[in-house]
Amino acid sequence: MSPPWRVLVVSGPNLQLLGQREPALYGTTTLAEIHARLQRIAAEAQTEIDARQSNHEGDLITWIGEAAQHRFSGVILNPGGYTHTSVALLDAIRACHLPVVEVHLSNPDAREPFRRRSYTARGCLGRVAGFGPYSYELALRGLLLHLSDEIQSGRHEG
Ligand code: CA2
Repeated sequence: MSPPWRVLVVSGPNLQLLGQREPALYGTTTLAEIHARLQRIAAEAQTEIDARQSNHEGDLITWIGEAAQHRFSGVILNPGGYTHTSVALLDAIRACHLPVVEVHLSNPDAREPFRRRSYTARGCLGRVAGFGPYSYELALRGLLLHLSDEIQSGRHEG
């Protein structure tokens, strides 16, 4: 896989509420606005974005599991609460053999102790947390730099 890249952006449970509830915690930017911003960055970088949200663990697992066969080059994932609970999602991340970047709006390490454990991060290339909606943007930029490096060093498959 070489440019133009295809990047799958997946957000998990309750993130459809962004901008409508709990603005003190998660800000006032909606998920649609985050996706629009990613589309603009992607358009400048020969990249196609497919952005999705689901409240169902199985959807996230299926989308990530099928990402390679749908010719995605990488995945940006905010697993929401499943970050801290889902071995099944970790298994899907590991099995997809694509670079996955974990994203959080908040900084889970600065919150309740149970949020300090991320199952999903163990399968990820990297993690961006605490920058609000900019976390998604930084993750996309990091993933694209990583993919370019892979191509230049001849490590990229396809
Ligand atoms: O900071 C993040 O992005 C989180 O993934 C958000 C999750 C939380 O469980 C993680 O620890 C950190 C919660 C997503 C819930 O999203 C809402 C958005 C607006 C209003 C209510 C919930």
